[in-house]
Amino acid sequence: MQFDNFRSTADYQAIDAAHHWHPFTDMKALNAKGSRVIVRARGVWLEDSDGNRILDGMSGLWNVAVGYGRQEIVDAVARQLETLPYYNTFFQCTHPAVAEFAEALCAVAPEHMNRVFFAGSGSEANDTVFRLARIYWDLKGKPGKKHFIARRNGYHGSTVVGASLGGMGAMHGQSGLPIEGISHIAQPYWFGEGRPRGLSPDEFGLEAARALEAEIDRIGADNVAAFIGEPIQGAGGVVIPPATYWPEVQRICRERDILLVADEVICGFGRTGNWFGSETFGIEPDFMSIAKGMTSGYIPAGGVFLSDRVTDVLATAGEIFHGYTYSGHPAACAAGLANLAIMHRENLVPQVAETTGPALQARWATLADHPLVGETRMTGLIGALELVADKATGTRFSAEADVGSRCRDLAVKNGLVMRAVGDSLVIAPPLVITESECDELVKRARRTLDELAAELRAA
Ligand code: PXG
Repeated sequence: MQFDNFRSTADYQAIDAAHHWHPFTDMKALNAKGSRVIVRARGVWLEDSDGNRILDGMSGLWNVAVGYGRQEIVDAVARQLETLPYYNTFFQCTHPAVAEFAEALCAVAPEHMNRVFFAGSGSEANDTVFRLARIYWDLKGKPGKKHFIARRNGYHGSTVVGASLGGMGAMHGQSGLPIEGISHIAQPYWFGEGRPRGLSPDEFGLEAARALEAEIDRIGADNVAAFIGEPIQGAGGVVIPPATYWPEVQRICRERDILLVADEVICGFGRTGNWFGSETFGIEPDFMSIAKGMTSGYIPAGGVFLSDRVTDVLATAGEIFHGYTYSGHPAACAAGLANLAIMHRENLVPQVAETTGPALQARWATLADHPLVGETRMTGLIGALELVADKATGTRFSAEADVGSRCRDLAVKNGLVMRAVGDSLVIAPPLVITESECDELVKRARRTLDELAAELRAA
């Protein structure tokens, strides 16, 4: 190892167990077996403290779009830290990095979005949307419009508002969430909820969208501020909605005067083959939350794009009492600018649409013939496969069998990071993945499925 202070794997596991409380982790179970220690990375490849090379099929946590080891981002951040490591954007101040990053972001945003508010994470972005949408309706003289409608199994972050907007039952159960004024409707999960009832994807897409109409009517349009959804639900299992879904959602929001919020934290910055998932699905939202790919994770950042319709109204408010110490942090903006420069120069977004996306999609689809696979799906470079107990009937494994987690663990042994969401195995590799790395990814996934099948037969 190259680090001066490098200690053994066992040492890192011991100090980690003694002092580090991990997010989303059963600490007792983790400490009984010890954390995996990731020490460095290049391109799409991670290296652990035992020297294993692992293909990162998840781009870190869906964020390292331009891949690891991009020296120009490192240099841009270093230069910024030398020049101006920090200044705030509160008291009528700005700085070159934040102004230039805002300009560069709005240049790739949809036409009708020309302002960006900066936050430190996706959770903070969604908390911002929640507040600004309510302020918008106050200013419009409709203070009753406070309610947010979101979706079961959506993920919008881990702050109180983020977790409440999210539709994760396990998160709600642990801390008395959601807060008041938020309700959840069905997700457009065809494989899980439409297919078993014999609906075509298009029929099911319309049905899922109309659940929004029913919920607005139940609450009363005069009480509803906004609907929020991820263009493709990420943490909920890469739920790619049927083509009929989003246009119908947009129609319903427009007819009933409900703000439409796209949470682009995962789908933004090229993941679906356009700059934003909203373009892929043909919608023009009023707000878009962003984070992750915005800086490829080199420095934390988040933000919210505001439509002209929204800023025209918010501009009449006087001061809006909302902001974060790290709104527009100079180092994050410098990282983001360098990240966008790479995306433009290397044509990453059109490449996902035209080359690498189709290449991985074609290879990923070959896994559909595997006896354990009930469906494969992928848009751009975000996809999933569904594990099933019986391919002919599509019958799922029992939850207790924990087959998804076992598959994920086998994948890591085979040098591939996939993420398990129940029995859906999901991938979202860095946008810089090459065709030969796509081959390698799918080869490792197939080997993993074969080993899982052998294990299940032996049991
Ligand atoms: N919106 C979406 C769509 C997300 O995916 C957030 C908001 C919150 O972002 P921050 O930066 O506050 O984490 C996310 C985050 C997983 C996983 O296991 C996914 C996320 C975070 C942690 C774990 O897939 N997404």
